[in-house]
Amino acid sequence: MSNLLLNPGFETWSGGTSFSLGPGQQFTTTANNWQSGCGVSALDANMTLQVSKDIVVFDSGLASIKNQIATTTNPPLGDFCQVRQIQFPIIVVTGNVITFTVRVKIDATNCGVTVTPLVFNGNVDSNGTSGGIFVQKGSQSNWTTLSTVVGYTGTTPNLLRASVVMNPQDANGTAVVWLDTFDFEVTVAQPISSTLNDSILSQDWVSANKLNEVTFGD
Ligand SMILES: [Ca+2]
Repeated sequence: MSNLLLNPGFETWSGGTSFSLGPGQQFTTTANNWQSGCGVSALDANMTLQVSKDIVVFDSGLASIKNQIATTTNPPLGDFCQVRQIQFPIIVVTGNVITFTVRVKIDATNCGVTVTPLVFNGNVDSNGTSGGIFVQKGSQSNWTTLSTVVGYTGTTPNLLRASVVMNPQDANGTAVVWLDTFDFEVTVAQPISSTLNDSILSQDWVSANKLNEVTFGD
């Protein structure tokens, strides 16, 4: 397996190194190949997100992505900020297993926060067998590995997406989440022709060939 992500360690920031995302703002490109969003609806009008390249606090290389979430009123359930990468050289098919790990450091002194790595797309994400972490207000963690493993069982090929969702938990607070050293890999868990019907078989072969190129090509 090999890492499918581009700029997985948040080292490259060609478009700037600091971004302010307002309430309800849609996704904005931050670090190269990465997008950040601060909510997707009016429900998220009670928080803002400051995204920046951090060259002091990082896990690998020379930088990380720092996400500072500020809340006003108590965030409703479902409110979240997100970091995501949505362009991949392959699609996922039935039987593929996606392994997604990230390194995270959290300062929840002024606001608790839940951080969860997700795959697939926004509304049907899966956090797989494990992955999330909830840090209570008043506590702080060192760099920690979050990992999720998802076996794709959909009957049609799907686009891949790697995202980390950050849900603040308290009103009038600030939560800081550093992320670094992402790894997103896909393996074929079983003979792919055994669980596919003819209608998607051709797409499957295309995906399998691309996966093989990615997996073994280098
Ligand atoms: Ca890094």
